[in-house]
Amino acid sequence: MKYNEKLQSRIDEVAEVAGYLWEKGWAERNGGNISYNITDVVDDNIRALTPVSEKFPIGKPVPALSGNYFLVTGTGKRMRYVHSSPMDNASIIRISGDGSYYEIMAEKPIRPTSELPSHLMIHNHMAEQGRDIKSVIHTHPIELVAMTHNPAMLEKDVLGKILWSMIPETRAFCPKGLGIIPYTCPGTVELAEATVRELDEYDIVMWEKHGAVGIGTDLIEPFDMIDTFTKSAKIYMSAMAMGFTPAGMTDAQMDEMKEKFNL
Ligand code: 2HA
Ligand code: ZN
Repeated sequence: MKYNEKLQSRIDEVAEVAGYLWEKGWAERNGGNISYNITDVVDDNIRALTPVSEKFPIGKPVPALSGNYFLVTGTGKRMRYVHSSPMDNASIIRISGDGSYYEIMAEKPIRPTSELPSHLMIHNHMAEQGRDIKSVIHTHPIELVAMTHNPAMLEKDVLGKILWSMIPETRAFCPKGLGIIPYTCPGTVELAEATVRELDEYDIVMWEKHGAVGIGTDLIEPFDMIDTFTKSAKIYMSAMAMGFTPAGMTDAQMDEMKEKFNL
């Protein structure tokens, strides 16, 4: 199918980021998923399409997404193939007028990710808040997930503060920090509800022993934040591997940053 330039560039962005996820080793098998609100770039050609699927009920209705279109990676699909052939591994869905069901509109009847409840509830919540959030990304960054296996790092703001203190950039580019959600079964509404709450407070949220979730006005922005936190995690681990606990920037050094960059 031929898409207009703006829609094609969203598809290209998903393919680009999917490639990074695979290269970084964050996307074993079908690990991770992406959704992108494309309502603002959908044209009459897309609006004229007839659905290629039945109507699928949405567990918890999303009325703020009435009539919205999303590009969503498919359940069981691999990021390395989302990269090489995006529309064979993702589909365009449309939310019904009352937000209670979705239909697949293009190109193939590829069922969306198992984490669709989280994706849609996040988009719905951000739309209600009037925030310009278009993308949701979930991935399995090795070092960050490893750190959530340490109970001491699951206490509020402990891990986020350690990561902030590893390198000034992390505080500068992830100013709201890292939230933690205690282990919850993947794909559930409970996990989605907890994620929505944490994303009001933090830039990126970690699902304990599972992965990261980020949101943004585009897809590059949350990818970069997860990448930046991961950089900090690697610095922490490198220091530990050399036999010492890294000192970290002092509170005074971090406060200076906060002031200087207006964080
Ligand atoms: O897409 O990562 O959390 C597979 C997953 C589920
Ligand atoms: Zn996952």
